[in-house]
Amino acid sequence: MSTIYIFNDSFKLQIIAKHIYSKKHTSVFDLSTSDQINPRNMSKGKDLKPHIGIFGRRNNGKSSIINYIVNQDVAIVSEQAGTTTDPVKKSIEIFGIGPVIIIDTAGIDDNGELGEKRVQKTLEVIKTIDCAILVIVNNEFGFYEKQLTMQFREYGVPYFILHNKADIHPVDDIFIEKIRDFSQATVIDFSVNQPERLDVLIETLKHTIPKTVYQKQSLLGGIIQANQVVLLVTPIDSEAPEGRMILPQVMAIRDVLDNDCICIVLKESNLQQYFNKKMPIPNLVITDSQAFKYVNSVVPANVPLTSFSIVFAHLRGDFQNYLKGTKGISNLQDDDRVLILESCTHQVSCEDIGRHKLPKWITEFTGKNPHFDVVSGLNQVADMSSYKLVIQCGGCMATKKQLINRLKPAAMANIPVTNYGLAIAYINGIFERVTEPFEK
Ligand SMILES: Nc1nc2c(ncn2[C@@H]2O[C@H](COP(=O)(O)OP(=O)(O)OP(=O)(O)O)[C@@H](O)[C@H]2O)c(=O)[nH]1
Ligand code: SF4
Ligand SMILES: [Mg+2]
Repeated sequence: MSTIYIFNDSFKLQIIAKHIYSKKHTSVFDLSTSDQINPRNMSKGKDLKPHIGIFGRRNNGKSSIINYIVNQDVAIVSEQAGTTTDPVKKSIEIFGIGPVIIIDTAGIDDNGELGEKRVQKTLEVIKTIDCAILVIVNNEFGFYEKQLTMQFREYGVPYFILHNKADIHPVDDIFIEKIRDFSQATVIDFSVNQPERLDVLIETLKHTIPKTVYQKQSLLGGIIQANQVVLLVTPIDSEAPEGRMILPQVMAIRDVLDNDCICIVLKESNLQQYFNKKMPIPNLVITDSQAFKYVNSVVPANVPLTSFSIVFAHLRGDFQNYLKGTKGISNLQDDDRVLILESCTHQVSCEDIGRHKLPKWITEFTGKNPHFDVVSGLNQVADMSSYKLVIQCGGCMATKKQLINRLKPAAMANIPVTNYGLAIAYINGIFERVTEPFEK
């Protein structure tokens, strides 16, 4: 068995590199970016908020529009074209929508060797957002705008067109007619020098961004009903963070309570005792996937069982594809390549499962010797075509859009896709049992 490690963080890379230095068949890639996700910094689930990207040519006023919305100078603005060079995320609150992440990007018409790299980064942002604002000026809608609208369509991103600098050149009706050959998106005439235009900007944003993106969706809605008992099995081992629960567990507890159900939380070491003592039989047991084997042996067969990772996959992942793709594990052969996707960086417990346990379990289960690559963060994988299987993590730090778009190349190439929880269940022969709660 061999493993490739890919990190977004150079410091972490140094630590892990020491750990894996002596391992055979191990490759390490550093994909450091300024735009990474760190769950330890995410006190309010920052990366789960709706993501709005601002695109357009250099100097069209993209950064000025962000400052206009927040009424503060948070983004650098200048009359020099090419001021914004990297995607910059700002966390803001929009009345009627709530907290969102707004992403300023470099101009799509940037040129030269560096400029092309910036454009590439700008295009990458499209795969991670829920809504886009295309900023144009001077009644101009040409090659760059068509390129952007094509990308929005390809990645299913709703957008509207904001004609900026209306104080210099207002939008022309004939021009709007011409745009209609390429796009049916709403067009608004706008100027950052006119404060009264804020309402129309916010209203258009509200109409464009899908409500499902910003309205809270229940993790367990449709699976549990009011007054039922849900038992959560949360191992507290050396991988558990000091003094707190991990995000999927906290979110599950909150969701059980939001559904007016009774939540029981215990360690797997108390599970047998729970059932021996004839405590209330739960209507659903949700466990950490890594404890599946043991929990499955203790929880009576008539009690529905699933895992945190599968619950998240059901709400946010490419669940139907995971269901179909999981059995692809059985088709693996020697030297086949398996891609493991972690959707954030720095999460020690997930590193262990993605980089060590899953490769080991799959190798033992199949009796074959596949090669495992791990990519963390939301970096796109340049070429998925050489993989025979893709395994996505629970994705608790990513939006549905980010997960679906990241897995899109695999879906298009008919590569089987699964996730951590479903893969572990399959290996343990309990795939049917743990997916049954979602069949209703
Ligand atoms: N008259 C007028 N000027 C504007 C308006 N919006 C932006 N500007 C000016 O246009 C120039 C460029 O604005 P930026 O916000 O830096 O433009 P950008 O699209 O972020 O540019 P890059 O970061 O270089 O891609 C600045 O001098 C702004 O003051 C507007 O509505 N009207
Ligand atoms: S499940 Fe994925 S997104 Fe969630 S902490 Fe683990 S690696 Fe990060
Ligand atoms: Mg800018």
